[in-house]
Amino acid sequence: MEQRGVVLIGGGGHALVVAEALGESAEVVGFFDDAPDAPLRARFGYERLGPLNAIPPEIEAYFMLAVGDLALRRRLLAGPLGGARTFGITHRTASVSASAGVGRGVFIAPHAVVHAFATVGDHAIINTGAIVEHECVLGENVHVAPGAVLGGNVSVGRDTLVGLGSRVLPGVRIGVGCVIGAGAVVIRDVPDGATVVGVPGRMRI
Ligand code: JB2
Repeated sequence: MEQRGVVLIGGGGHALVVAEALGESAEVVGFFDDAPDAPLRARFGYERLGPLNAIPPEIEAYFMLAVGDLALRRRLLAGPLGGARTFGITHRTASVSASAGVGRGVFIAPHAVVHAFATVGDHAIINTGAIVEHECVLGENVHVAPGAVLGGNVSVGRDTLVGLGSRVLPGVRIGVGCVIGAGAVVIRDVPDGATVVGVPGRMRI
């Protein structure tokens, strides 16, 4: 397999998971993070290239977003990473349908499933063991957290977090910039910017 150098953006917990999933498919050439003692350095020994505000405006290397905070990811994409080349990862234990469409810079974690004719927007995170059923449509920079399940034909707007272990019933439409709390069961559509918690899911004002 061709080896490529990748710069990770972030050096915290999510970066550990991304770095491990990269495995042998790419070489990590270093990372940017504000913390000099970020876990990625301590645990993997990768070189910290500088704080996040030192990312060069026209970074030449392939980058992979490796922070979890969706607002921070969005700011970085709107700023220094705007025109840069990005690297995506599908872990070897993930199952991605041949008919699914997966955008640029997407991270598909171990044991995640992306089923038939689903589409996943650029820079989304399909985290450990998450299930994205048939024909779901996920926008850019969506995070489907570990163990979350989206039934068939669910749509999720950009910059939305679908929290740990939550469930979304088939056909439900979730807006832009929403937060679905851990363990929630979402049974009806969710407007832009809403937070939904509980079983059945209720909007929190
Ligand atoms: O504005 C900021 C910021 N600026 C720099 N907000 C946040 N949240 N983080 C910022 N950072 C840098 O990102 C920090 O210096 C820190 O090193 C890194 C975030 O690391 P942390 O381990 O706190 O979180 P993470 O983003 O790597 O992982 C989160 O998201 C994952 C998806 C955690 O909640 C994980 O548990 C989760 N799996």
